[in-house]
Amino acid sequence: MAKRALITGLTGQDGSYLAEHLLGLGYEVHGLVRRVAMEDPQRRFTRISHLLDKITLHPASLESYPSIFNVISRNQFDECYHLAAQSFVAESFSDGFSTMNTNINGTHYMLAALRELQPQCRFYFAGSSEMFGKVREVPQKETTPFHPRSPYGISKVAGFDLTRNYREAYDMFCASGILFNHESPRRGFEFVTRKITAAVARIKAGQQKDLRLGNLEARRDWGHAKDYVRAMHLMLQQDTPDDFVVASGGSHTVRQFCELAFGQADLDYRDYVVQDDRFYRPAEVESLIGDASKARTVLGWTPDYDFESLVKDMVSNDITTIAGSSGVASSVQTVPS
Ligand code: G4F
Repeated sequence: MAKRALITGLTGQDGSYLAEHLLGLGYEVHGLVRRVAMEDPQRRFTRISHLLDKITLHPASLESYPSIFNVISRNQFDECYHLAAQSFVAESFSDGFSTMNTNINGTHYMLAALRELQPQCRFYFAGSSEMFGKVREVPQKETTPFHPRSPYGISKVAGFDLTRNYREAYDMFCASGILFNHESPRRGFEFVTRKITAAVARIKAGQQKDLRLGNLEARRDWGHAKDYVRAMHLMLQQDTPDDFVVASGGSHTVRQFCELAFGQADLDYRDYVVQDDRFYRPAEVESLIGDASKARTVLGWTPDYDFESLVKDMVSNDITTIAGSSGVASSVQTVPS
């Protein structure tokens, strides 16, 4: 019989790639989606429009325990991938309360409902390299202590601790992936990589004059989301639940990302990138680099993309899709309030 998986955050970058991956493996895929998304499918389901006839969507909110309980009480699941969250770090400084409520309570509600109704269902929690924050060792691995630097990072540490506590206290199969930055042509426009590649496409098409960014010296370990969702699935196929770092092992600055992305379009980033104080954060995570040896050895996980092929994929996609559009709405450079 086909395994049945429930994904929260199905409409996002990772959720859409994970759904494709699981469908390819013969899974029956279900997703929790907010009712507002169902009311506005053209805008909210852009990443999953090609999957809509193959998946089952359930309206529920991470802010409502009854709505989650309701879905889980009516359907049996073998695996649950909890990806939904307020995931934009800058926004978490603007509204720490909402970030904490959604990310911490949402994870707690999912775990509590599963414990009550389906304790045998395997649970994946989307942890983050933001949990390492002000890093205590280089590179970061599963044993590196956490020192989060934002409400978002704090909420992810809480979710990670909740997941481990359900594993230890209730003997449930609960695993966390500590995923470093992962990007793709489906990345949201507020994140720095997509902001850059979309700007490259619009500048090339004459629709935008410059690109305003914050800290160009921040270093990140960037990989491709398509590779990272495979690791999520592998974590739930193990004999025992555990936590895994998923990372490329490479580290580049935002400036280097700009250089490569603009270079892909035969442009020099120095002619277009303007540093703007509004995009700096009150507390920055200066540098991240992950050690994914455990995932490689235990899960047998290996990424297909490296930094260069990731940037190439994003730039070529944006040049094809954005340059052909009017570019009016997408050229607005939003600043966290
Ligand atoms: O692209 P970012 O906003 O991603 P960040 O903060 O590293 O977090 C992302 O990755 C985490 C790890 O997987 C996730 F947990 C999290 O949910 C999210 O997906 O920023 C990357 C870096 C930062 O240092 C930021 O200060 O880019 C710097 N940056 C410089 N200028 C900018 C900008 N970031 C954004 N978003 N916009 C700028 O204009």
